[in-house]
Amino acid sequence: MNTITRIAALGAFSLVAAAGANAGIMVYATDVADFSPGLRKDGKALPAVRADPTKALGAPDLTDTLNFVSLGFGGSLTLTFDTLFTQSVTVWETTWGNNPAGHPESADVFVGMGATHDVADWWFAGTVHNTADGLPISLSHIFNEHGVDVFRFVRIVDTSDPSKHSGSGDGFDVDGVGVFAVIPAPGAGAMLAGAMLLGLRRRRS
Ligand SMILES: [Ca+2]
Ligand SMILES: [Ca+2]
Repeated sequence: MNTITRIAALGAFSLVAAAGANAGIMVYATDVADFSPGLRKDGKALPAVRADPTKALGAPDLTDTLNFVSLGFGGSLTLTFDTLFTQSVTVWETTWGNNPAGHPESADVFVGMGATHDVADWWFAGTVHNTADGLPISLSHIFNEHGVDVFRFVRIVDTSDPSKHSGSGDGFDVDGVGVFAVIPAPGAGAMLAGAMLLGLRRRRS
């Protein structure tokens, strides 16, 4: 391998390392891997109409209807998608026509990778608040710190403060979750071949 080709090849590899996985279109959760609801503040179980985790699947309804699943205080919801994902996670809550600041709810969001949610490795992505709904959570810090940028699962764990709610308070409400599908990219081998061709052409010119 001559010097120019070697430099071009090194450039291709550093490009792969720096860019990570390529992101495609936004897709929405398709299956519930686990739902472990918490209780209401008054210690009662969630009413069935607010405890259907399938209401978090698909595109968010974004309407003031029972389009969501409540997590219950400390409860968690784990979702999967038709595809592996990268780049960011967006969680939509529901404001239910009220002022969210009057009933602040929050949740920690984790992303996981593994054959099943039971054996997956998990990384903290960020915290969502119903006072700032629908903001994408970048996953780039996980790639920067752990070198992982392709994921299979999203887990949302309620962190709402019960002291700020009445007895019927039931934690964070999830309407929908969106992620960016991983685009099948040319393998490093193909990029290396392209870089070598580039090097040869430069050498001939
Ligand atoms: Ca709630
Ligand atoms: Ca929904």
